[in-house]
Amino acid sequence: MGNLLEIENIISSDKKLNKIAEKIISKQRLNFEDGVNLFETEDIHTLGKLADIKKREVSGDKVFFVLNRHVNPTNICVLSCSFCDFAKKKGDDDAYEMTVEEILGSINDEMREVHMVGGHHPTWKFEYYEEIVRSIRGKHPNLHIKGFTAAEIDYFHKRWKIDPEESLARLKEAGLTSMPGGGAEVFSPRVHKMLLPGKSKASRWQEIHKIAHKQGIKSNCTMLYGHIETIEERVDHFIQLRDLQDETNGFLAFIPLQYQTGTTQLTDNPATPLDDLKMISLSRLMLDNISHIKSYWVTIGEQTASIGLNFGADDLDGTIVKENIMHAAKANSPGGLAMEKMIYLIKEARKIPVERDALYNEIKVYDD
Ligand code: V47
Repeated sequence: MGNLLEIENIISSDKKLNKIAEKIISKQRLNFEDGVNLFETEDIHTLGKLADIKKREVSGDKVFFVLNRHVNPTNICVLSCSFCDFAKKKGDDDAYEMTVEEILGSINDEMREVHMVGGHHPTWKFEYYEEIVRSIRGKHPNLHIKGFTAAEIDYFHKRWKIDPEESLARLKEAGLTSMPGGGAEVFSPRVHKMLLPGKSKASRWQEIHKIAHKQGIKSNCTMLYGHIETIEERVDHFIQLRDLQDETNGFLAFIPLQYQTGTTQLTDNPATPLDDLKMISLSRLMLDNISHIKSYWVTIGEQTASIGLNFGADDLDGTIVKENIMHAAKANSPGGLAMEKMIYLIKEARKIPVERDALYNEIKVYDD
């Protein structure tokens, strides 16, 4: 096996990393201990190289992006998650509620995907959400609608007694095509208890994604990192997602979400670019059954996101137009990116930009 590592030119001075590299090259699955050791390595170059090898097995030199828009119909939320600056209470100066017309007015035919998530509104009926989805579908028959986190779907049950089987079937019938990965945060019960009073448990997030997958609704998954979670809790989160994907094969992409300190200030040590690159690499190496890993420019910035494309990520997410959740927490990135900028960031990483739709169907390859 030593020879194989030599051929691939991936001999590291970190002995533990060499052992893991052997497993990766011979396509063995990594375990919990491997994950912890990968987080602890100081050899970021070899780690990135290994992740890039795995990325190339899935998507070659291609990196995907989507022309999309984020729509957050309301920021009014009954919850008070301690990491969130987006949620407001009814009556707050900056609380807002969008009408169907306002939502429709923010979408145009050039977009391929609308990404829609919002606060857990105290009084909006489930039927209003159905109406939003149906109206978007009516006006834009070819647009993918990726909407509603598992936390929102659970809230429809808690608030209106509509169980996830029914709400997802009704939303699908109205035009929903896929679900975003938000609301997972970190599965650790310790973290959940400290950060998310009242939010559904990790097991419920997983159950709802299982139901969606059973109904043919593909979804994404996430981890919110860089706050109070431990390395072990991150690795455990990866393994739980991987187990679920073994069962359903319904996840399209994983998005590592760097916690933005904003005014919530859960940590004095926010994630550094090095942490971000490690998270992207680990995502690729631990989640061996999830095809796409995003380098999410909104939370880690354009430069690190571009570098992340050589550390295992194969997706730069989308143009977004106006991001609200991370920017409520004072994210440094722009609110949206022009398509030309996305193509530039991908080419800078020496990869081939590919415009995709929400389900990773290729629309245009920019290989000139
Ligand atoms: O679940 C809230 C996070 C998520 C903060 O599926 C924060 O394609 C950082 O899930 N700092 C929603 N994060 C966003 C999300 C997402 C984003 C992009 C693409 C996709 C996808 C999904 O935002 C929440 C929570 O984890 N969040 N506050 C904060 N201060």
